[in-house]
Amino acid sequence: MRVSVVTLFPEMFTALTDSGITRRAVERHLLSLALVNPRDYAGNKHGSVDDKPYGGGPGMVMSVAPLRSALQVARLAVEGSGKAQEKKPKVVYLTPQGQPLKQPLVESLAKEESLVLLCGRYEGIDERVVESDVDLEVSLGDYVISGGELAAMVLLDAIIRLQPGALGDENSAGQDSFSGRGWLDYPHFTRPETIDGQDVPAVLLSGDHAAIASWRLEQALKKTLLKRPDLLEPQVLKNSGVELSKQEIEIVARLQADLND
Ligand code: 9WO
Repeated sequence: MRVSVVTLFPEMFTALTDSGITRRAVERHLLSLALVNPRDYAGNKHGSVDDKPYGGGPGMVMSVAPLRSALQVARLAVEGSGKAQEKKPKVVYLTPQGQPLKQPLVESLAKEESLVLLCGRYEGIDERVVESDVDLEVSLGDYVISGGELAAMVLLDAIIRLQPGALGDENSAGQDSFSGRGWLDYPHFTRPETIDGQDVPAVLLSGDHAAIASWRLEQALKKTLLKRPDLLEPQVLKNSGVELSKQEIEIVARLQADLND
């Protein structure tokens, strides 16, 4: 996959390229990352990329011209060599005004052959760029941070770990919360068996794989019911196309009865 990021702070992306799974994926060319700085395309002599907001008010707004030039370079950078029936890269703007990021949107973006991520700073970007140059606005949640970069890195990390071969174990991406059935994760334990008077649940030492699978499902449903009951609302399940299995229905009914005790 080929990704370009338009950002005034390209050095921030070393957080992705210098460590861990994301570093390995870039080294193995599972993902190419081009960083394009609008500062380099500020046509005026002072190299300014922002200006005062029309209508007044605090702060500054990122200007159209340097952003358009940077976006053009960013699109070219993710163009393949084939050029034939190539899809145009989606331009994604990270903003609190965007569509909330959920695992299904990550999965769909991870399938694109190329993407351009646009990071805003200051009070935001000139709305004409949003109108004419942006295909999709994405939000991580209802809070404001100093710029789109950290949000773009979160989105990129989520995308990278879904690239084939990015995780050592081909299966692990399908095992965690949200990739599978959408329940929260079950609890994990490792050695030693006992520490500070705390024991590993006996079932995990039993070697009974069916019993372990049932226990994990029950723990996942229990945690979901306690911490994120919204994920088990009938309307939410229906919207995400999830149907509870017989075993899940029985476990949820029992847990709900337990909660009422
Ligand atoms: C800052 C500000 C200051 C005074 C008055 C109004 C203001 N609005 C903003 C603002 O929204 N700044 C944004 C900073 C502009 C776009 C990039 N920035 C950003 C992206 N902050 N938070 C995000 C973000 C992105 C994705 N998911 C969650 C948050």
